[in-house]
Amino acid sequence: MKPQIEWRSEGLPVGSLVIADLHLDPLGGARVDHFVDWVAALEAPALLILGDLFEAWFGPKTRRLAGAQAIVEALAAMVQRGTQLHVVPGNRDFLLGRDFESWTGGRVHDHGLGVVQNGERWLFLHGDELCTLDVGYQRLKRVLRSGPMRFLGPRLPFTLLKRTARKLREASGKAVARKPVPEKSMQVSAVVAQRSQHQADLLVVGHAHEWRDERPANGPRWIVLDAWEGERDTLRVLAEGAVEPLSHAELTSK
Ligand SMILES: [Mn+2]
Repeated sequence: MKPQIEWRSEGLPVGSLVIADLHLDPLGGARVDHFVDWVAALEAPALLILGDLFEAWFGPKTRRLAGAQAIVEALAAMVQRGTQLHVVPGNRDFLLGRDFESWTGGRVHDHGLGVVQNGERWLFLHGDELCTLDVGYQRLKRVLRSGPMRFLGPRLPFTLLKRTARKLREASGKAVARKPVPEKSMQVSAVVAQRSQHQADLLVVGHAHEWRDERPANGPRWIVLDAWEGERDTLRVLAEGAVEPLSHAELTSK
């Protein structure tokens, strides 16, 4: 079964921003505070988050953790101020769903978002689907995202959820710095396939945590964002279908 990508005929407004891979701790901390402050100061018509906003998301009860709560509230206030929010879940927060939409007023696009921008087809994915050589991971992903897991995840007792979140915090302090080994990296053939499958002219992803901007033969233009706090962790939509990379810190430091 091929994942359904939602295509919108309405393009993104000029000034829209794209970020990915923040890996924020649902328990909170200095990085969460920084993000909340950034969101509060943000002036943009739309914010797209291409997955792994959270280091882990266990379903609706995760919101009861202090960091998750602060992030949800900051995004909800941002939407109230008039900024559209679009989230493509990542492998770390694939359980983000309808509850998150209703809390924030944003939209969650389970398998990716496509927009028609100045006559071009722009496709936004998290990017783990491009790691096609990592067969073990792709299999695990199908299991994790299956019906039973979607059923069980939200039913995890809160105490167990909190304990798991604490364990993860200890284990994955360096998640953002971690780089995948070659056989787990994104495959150019999978990028090219986005052109034949979805007629994508531009493909924007996160997941690899390292900036690239390439155009493989017969493929779409392919942009990978730096992880949050990287030099090019933000992509801004300009007029006439152009985009520019920048650092998120440039946007709110005046
Ligand atoms: Mn990821």
